[in-house]
Amino acid sequence: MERRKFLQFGTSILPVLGLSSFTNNFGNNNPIVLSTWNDGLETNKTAWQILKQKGTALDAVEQAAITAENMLSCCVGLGANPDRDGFVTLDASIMDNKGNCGAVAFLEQIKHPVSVARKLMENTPHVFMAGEGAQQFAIKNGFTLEEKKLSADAQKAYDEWLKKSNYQPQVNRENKTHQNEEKLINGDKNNHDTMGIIAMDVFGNLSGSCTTSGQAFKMRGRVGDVPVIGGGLFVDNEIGAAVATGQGEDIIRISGCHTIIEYMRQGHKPEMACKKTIERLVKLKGKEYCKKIQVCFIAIDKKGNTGAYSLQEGFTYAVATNSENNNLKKANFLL
Ligand code: SD4
Repeated sequence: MERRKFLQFGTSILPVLGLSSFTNNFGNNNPIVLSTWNDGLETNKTAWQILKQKGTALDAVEQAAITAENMLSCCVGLGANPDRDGFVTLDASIMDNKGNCGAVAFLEQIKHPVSVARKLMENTPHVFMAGEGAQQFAIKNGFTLEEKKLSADAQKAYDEWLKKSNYQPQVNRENKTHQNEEKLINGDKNNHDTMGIIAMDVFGNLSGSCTTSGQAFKMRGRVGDVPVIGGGLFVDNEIGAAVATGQGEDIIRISGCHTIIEYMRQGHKPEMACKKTIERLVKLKGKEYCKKIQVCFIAIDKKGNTGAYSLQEGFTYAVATNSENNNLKKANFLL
């Protein structure tokens, strides 16, 4: 069959076969990448380099998360704040356009948990590994075991925290754009700990990644939403992608990112889907409880619409598209 006719025939029968979401559109889509917080401007740059060269969304979100894990200012990765016993423990997840996913939790001394999550996704029948087993898997797959040592900033914050040793959930906010907010425990450092990235590539495929050191000074062994697929991250290539930051326990409680995808499936745009998901938490836990925590989401739908919403003021995110050249935006908020 002549190539042009084959292409026409090929694309016209795809919806009939229910295959439209699993096949690319031959590279005609406008790429998009969204990342959480101000540091998302940096992670977006990494992702954009890959997306504009027709790389996959999966490669883009992994490399962007690696950028975050390498950045000391970012509050994720081995330079970030430790748990209450003084150890940095990392959670990360990744998900592609075919429902493949991988996650690691309570991982110590490994610099790039997002890549361990990807290895797990691609090279094993499992989707989730934790602690010592995850560390052994990483070492077996060529990751280096790093020294158990806090960064200078983390050591300072931990010494300060030890004076009271009192763990309290934080209202995560972007310090740099909200100078007047309450004094933060880390002084000049931001009090958030997670980088989430979602992207669409030129083939119209979606992927997402999320990486974190978890809430600062958490109990040893505590795991948040980030490695919980459907909680801190979810991708459905027919509908959209969403990623979260904020109080992990409360994101898990409402299956945050999966709920957003379901609202988008019902026809809501990304911002409204994020808002309705946050409203569900407020309905469940009440306003008084919710005033003490933060929950933030970003989302992309299959049509390329983007949006975000947070429980409280102070959430920023970065958007890069062909027309929006890596803009930092403030999310609308509920309370
Ligand atoms: C967690 N969601 O471990 C993460 C923390 C976070 O900004 O996003 N902080 O609960």
